[in-house]
Amino acid sequence: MVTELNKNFSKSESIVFIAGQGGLPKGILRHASGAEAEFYLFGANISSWCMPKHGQLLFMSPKADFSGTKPLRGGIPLVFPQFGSGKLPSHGFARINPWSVKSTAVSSGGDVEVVLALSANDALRAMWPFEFEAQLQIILGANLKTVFTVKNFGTKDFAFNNALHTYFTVSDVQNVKLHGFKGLAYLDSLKNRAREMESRDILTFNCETDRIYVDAPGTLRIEDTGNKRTMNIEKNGMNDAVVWNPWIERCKAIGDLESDSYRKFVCVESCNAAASVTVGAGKTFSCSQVLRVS
Ligand code: TA6
Repeated sequence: MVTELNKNFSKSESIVFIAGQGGLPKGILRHASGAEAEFYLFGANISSWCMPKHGQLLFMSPKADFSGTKPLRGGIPLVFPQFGSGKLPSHGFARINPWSVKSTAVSSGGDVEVVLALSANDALRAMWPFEFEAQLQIILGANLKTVFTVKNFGTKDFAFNNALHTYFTVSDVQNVKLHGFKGLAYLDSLKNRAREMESRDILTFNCETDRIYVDAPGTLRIEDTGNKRTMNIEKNGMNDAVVWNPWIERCKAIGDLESDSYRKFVCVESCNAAASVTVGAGKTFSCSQVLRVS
């Protein structure tokens, strides 16, 4: 499979495919600036993003399961068509299915791009009876841009949730300050999605936190005072943002996390989770996220 992928889609040193952990096919993107990103076709998971001055920016659990049967614990799991629990597998089927490579390119400006796709098939139709194609475009340049689109090829409208469930690596969760959330309503997933209001200028972590912030601003910021790093999340076409850290007890209960993993990541997830998106027959939905580190 890797041989075929390289034959059809590699681009000299900029884009290559290898057998990753568990033998799962993995793509490697290399930008002239020295930036690198990796993605697994399984779940279209961006599992690594490294920048020359900052090193690794995404958290991947050392205990992540690469058997190809469970979602990878870390990177940027792709949540679609369902957020959380419900009729479908938790967070939907997109992150637990193999995606195909649709195209690869190096732009005239030097950005390195790959488009991955997941289309309806009999197994997915049995769970979710719609004719769709989801695409994830990954663009590596001075920052990391992802564009998520859903095409409705059927004759029926359909509705879905989506999220980029990004695990950001941090120096220590105690050093993290989140900006942009003041005055927002949020649904507290620890209180049966009770609706509350956020009064804090800056969010910090001192307990399990699992919230869907509704109608969050287009730019959110993660400040990590421990490594003097700022991560800007610029989202478009995704109304909400989930903030999640499992903290001590929940972390211990999650089998593919180490007991101290809660200290090493925060999830800030651009998403449409509080409400679903409806795509009419023959129509296309598109949303994007740009991650910019300084
Ligand atoms: O996005 C936050 C959340 O919904 C949390 O409730 C927690 O369950 C997290 O996702 C991880 O979910 P997972 O199914 O990957 O264990």
